[in-house]
Amino acid sequence: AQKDAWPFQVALLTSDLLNEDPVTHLDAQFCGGSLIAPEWVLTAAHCLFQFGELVKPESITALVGATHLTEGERIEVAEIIAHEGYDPRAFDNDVGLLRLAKPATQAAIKMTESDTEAGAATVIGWGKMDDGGFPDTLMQADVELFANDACNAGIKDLYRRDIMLVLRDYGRRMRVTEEGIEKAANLIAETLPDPLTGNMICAGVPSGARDACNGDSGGPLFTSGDGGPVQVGIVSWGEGPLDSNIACGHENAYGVYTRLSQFTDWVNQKTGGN
Ligand code: 4AZ
Repeated sequence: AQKDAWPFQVALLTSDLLNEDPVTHLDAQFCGGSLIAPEWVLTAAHCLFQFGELVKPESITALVGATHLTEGERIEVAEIIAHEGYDPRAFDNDVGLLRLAKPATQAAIKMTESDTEAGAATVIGWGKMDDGGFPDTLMQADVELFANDACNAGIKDLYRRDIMLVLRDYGRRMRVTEEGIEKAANLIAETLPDPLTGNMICAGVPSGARDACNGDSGGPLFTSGDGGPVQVGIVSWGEGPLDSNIACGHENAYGVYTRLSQFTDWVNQKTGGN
């Protein structure tokens, strides 16, 4: 991303100094977030839990006004709120809020007022790159929104291919033909439920060349119109094949985001309309 292009972007840092590189002070970034009001940061609920428990406000510091992670201002967190319906198994209702101990001066991002299912969007963050490393400077990926049907189909196809990998292993010993394996995998895959709920929205590119990844979670997915950026999603989850250890950037397996239009009432309620 260009320096200072997205002033609403927040880095969530662990306050636990044991996790921080003593020289660069950079290793503490674990999630993203967005300023939606001077005192409120929107993020993913899954960024706020550790060992199944909501973390304490003292354990997170918000870094505002940074493009490079050595810049910006660190603000303490006064309150942590996760969605009551957050389901860590299905990643449903993956939304949360941080109330800052003092207001940030950076411009906030607008939350969407309607539902969107197509068009151009942008995701930003300090998450994992394709070489497996983590950047010190904010990265930006220009992506496209996809309907849930297309996204469900892509992720289910990935599961179908995973099932084939497993069956092929048995098939060798049981002398099952490749055709038989494929038939069995298709039958099993057809019984799988849709991985996406209506509280999710997908974005990416068909080739997988641009995507969010680990560490980008909680950060914003936004469209850009005449009135400036409008947030439509929160980086939430993604899938990769069984034989890959990376759940990002795979062909036809788009990144999955929290569908913000489903949560504007919840956010307004929790922030008192702020
Ligand atoms: C993660 O683990 C994660 N491809 C975030 C986003 C995506 C995948 C994984 C999207 O935080």
